Amino acid sequence: MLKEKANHPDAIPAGETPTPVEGVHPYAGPAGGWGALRAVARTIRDQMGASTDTRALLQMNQPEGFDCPGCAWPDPKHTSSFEFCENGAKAVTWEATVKRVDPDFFAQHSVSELWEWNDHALEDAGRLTHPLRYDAATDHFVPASWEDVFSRAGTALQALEHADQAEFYCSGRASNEAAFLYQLFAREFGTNNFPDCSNMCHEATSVGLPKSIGVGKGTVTLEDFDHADAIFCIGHNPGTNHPRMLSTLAAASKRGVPIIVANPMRERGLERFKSPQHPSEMLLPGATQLASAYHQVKIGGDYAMLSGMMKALLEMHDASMASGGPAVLDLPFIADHCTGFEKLEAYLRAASWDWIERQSGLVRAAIESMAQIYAKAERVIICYGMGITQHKHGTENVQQIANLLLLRGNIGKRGAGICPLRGHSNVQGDRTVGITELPSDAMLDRLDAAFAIQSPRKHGHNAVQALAAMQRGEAHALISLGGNLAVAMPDPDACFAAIRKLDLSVNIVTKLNRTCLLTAKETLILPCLGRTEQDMQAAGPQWVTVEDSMSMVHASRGRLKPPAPDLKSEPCIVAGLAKATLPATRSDWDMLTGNYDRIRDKIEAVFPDFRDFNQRVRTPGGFRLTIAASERRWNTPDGKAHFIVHDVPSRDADSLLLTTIRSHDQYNTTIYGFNDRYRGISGRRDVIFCNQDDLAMLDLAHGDLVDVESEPGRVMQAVTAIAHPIARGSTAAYYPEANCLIPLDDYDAQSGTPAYKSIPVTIRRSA
Ligand SMILES: Nc1nc2c(c(=O)[nH]1)N[C@H]1C(S)=C(S)[C@@H](COP(=O)(O)OP(=O)(O)OC[C@H]3O[C@@H](n4cnc5c(=O)[nH]c(N)nc54)[C@H](O)[C@@H]3O)O[C@H]1N2
Ligand SMILES: Nc1nc2c(c(=O)[nH]1)N[C@H]1C(S)=C(S)[C@@H](COP(=O)(O)OP(=O)(O)OC[C@H]3O[C@@H](n4cnc5c(=O)[nH]c(N)nc54)[C@H](O)[C@@H]3O)O[C@H]1N2
Ligand SMILES: [Mo]
Repeated sequence: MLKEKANHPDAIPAGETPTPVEGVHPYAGPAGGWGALRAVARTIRDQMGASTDTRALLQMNQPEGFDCPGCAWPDPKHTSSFEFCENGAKAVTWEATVKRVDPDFFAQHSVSELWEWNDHALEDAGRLTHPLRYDAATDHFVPASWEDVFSRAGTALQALEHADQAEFYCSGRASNEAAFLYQLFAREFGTNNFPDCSNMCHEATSVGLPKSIGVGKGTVTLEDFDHADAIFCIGHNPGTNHPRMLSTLAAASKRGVPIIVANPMRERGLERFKSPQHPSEMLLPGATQLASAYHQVKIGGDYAMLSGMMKALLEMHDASMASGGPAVLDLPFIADHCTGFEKLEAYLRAASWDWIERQSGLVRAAIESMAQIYAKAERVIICYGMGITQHKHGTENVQQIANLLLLRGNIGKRGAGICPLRGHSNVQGDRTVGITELPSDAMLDRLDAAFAIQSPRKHGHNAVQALAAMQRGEAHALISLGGNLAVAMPDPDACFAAIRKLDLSVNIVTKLNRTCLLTAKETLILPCLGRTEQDMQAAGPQWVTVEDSMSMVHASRGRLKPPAPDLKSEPCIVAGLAKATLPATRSDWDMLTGNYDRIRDKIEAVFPDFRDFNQRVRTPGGFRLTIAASERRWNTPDGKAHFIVHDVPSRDADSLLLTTIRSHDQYNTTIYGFNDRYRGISGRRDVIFCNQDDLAMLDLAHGDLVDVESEPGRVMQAVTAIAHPIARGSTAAYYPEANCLIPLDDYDAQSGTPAYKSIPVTIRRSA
């Protein structure tokens, strides 16, 4: 049992290591710096060898270049001379690798053999070069013609009793053009089953924010960061997952803007930064300090922490009003724009500081100091990531952030707003152009009119529902436009078994991954071009469009030579599947894929926000989609912004929760390497980060081998416990290794987002 103790922000010693443990060496440097440059040099050497074509790196995020496939952080006007970061460079070099998995590779290695390879080795094998089908007789993938793979997929899809037996997964790298054609294909086929990576990621944002502010996206632009008076960073790790944000944070810090962090782990990328892009900074000692205050909230303690900040604001407001001072709350904004204030106020007045302290793990004074900084700032931006969304109450967390912002009118004015850090580079765009299991009738009406089809009105499956349908034997086919669904989802055993039962599994991917190896009756691998590569079609070279975290839509032009002559673009693969599946299709797929301008014209026809799409996207930097809430227009049923209150159940104060995190050397399920530089880990991933006092309480020591159990039978065995600066009652392990601890039915009831970040666990010494 763990004894409850609220911890002061600075109560945890940074990186104390009592005994040496292999591969664990606290990292003293800043984020970025020489370490980042060395890592880039290493990955270029490993992936691109002697024939290094670093032109790719120089075209990244250029007006005439391609959008970095790494993350969804926007580029300054998309016209900067050189916008590039270590992890963007890894994403690009891993795509531009000189390694190949060709038919010889598959002749050499059976699927059973490849299954034993780790996730790093599978993707490190290189780029896929040929369409493949699984031959069960020999247990090998064998090359096949495009015609053959399309026709096999089409035959299997046509053989289904009804279209809802197929699941159309979409990962977030797909371009707007590819995703739009994909949803057209599935809807013309007859289903809205669109499990997508958003379901595992920012679904709590997509579901929570429309109810609060009328739009499921962020309200800020990059320029807003230049005008903010305070920035809060809650539950995200920019040094690793959106490193270009560090330049923005560093600029704010240099202006004297307080940056307040709430994160159970001390993340170097939130503490200090040395920009590898500024030679002057690189040559000088020191680095830019980022966080002005760092609060190590307990895992899952954000709801209580945010409640505490709002309670403190109310108390400050009361005190100021009583002494004839100014209002702390933005009363005119609340009166003119919002509903639900009284309910929120009653909830906050009833919440006890004792409950807030115990649930958040932060002392009242720390929370009050956050509230004071919030109240003093005229313009506040709150940024958040998976530390907020991937919880059983992720949607409530998101709405609590909106509540806090609304209290002082911090939405819809310059320098203020809500900033969800999106994941994949085009995950937001994929949603915008129709990848959703919950389409509106209005959108479907416009789609039907644009293509003379009748799309189904019945809502479809999200990711958890799709896997559950496969598990129950109700879904028989899985098409994946990118991604590695089986590894990304909770409960790998259940997911692996579910996919192996299918009649058809189609993987449209650049690289081999574990999901491709889950063989169904018919298993196909359709290798596609990457974002960085030339895409030649009937009308000449084509380019695609993407939407970043801040709703900027812009062009992405691949310039590199494709890794093999036989690859097709994602739009062309989708079109090939559609033609083979829908012999009576009403859409002219060849016309659409011959010139992507025509796909964009159709996107414009279905989504009015894309007016003059082809023209506007040709201006450098592209254009911003309309976000009504940024202009204080609230697209809610009553036209108001809503304070929304929930009674989130209390966490058992004695329990230990596990959160799952990304290392610095991975892109989701793609493991680039085994180092996690900023957390001081090298050459391994089999660790669990623990608070020193928690370890002592469990009679364990730094370096002990432990088993981690979430419920009877769900055990992650023999991992090394590491004493780390992490909040009390909180532990962390790497994703996807820890996914075995999460049952498939442990998710946020409102959004369906798996509770990847609050897994109740017990830890014991390994036998
Ligand atoms: N290089 C690289 N870039 C990426 C990715 C990648 O894997 N590699 N993935 C992309 C994708 S798809 C996504 S969604 C984003 C993910 O970007 P992030 O949201 O930054 O992702 P995580 O690694 O899951 O980190 C979550 C952070 O939340 C903290 N945290 C965990 N639990 C809690 C909690 O209960 N409360 C609070 N306040 N904090 C908590 C963790 O300590 C960690 O710092 O990054 C994108 N960019
Ligand atoms: N425990 C735990 N689980 C998690 C998370 C967590 O924080 N903790 N995070 C969740 C989140 S936020 C997400 S977004 C999901 C990620 O889930 P996914 O999006 O399914 O996974 P990725 O690892 O990003 O997908 C990698 C694969 O995409 C393919 N690929 C790469 N580039 C391209 C391309 O340009 N086109 C195509 N067609 N394919 C390409 C490659 O073959 C590669 O193997 O995982 C989720 N799972
Ligand atoms: Mo994500």
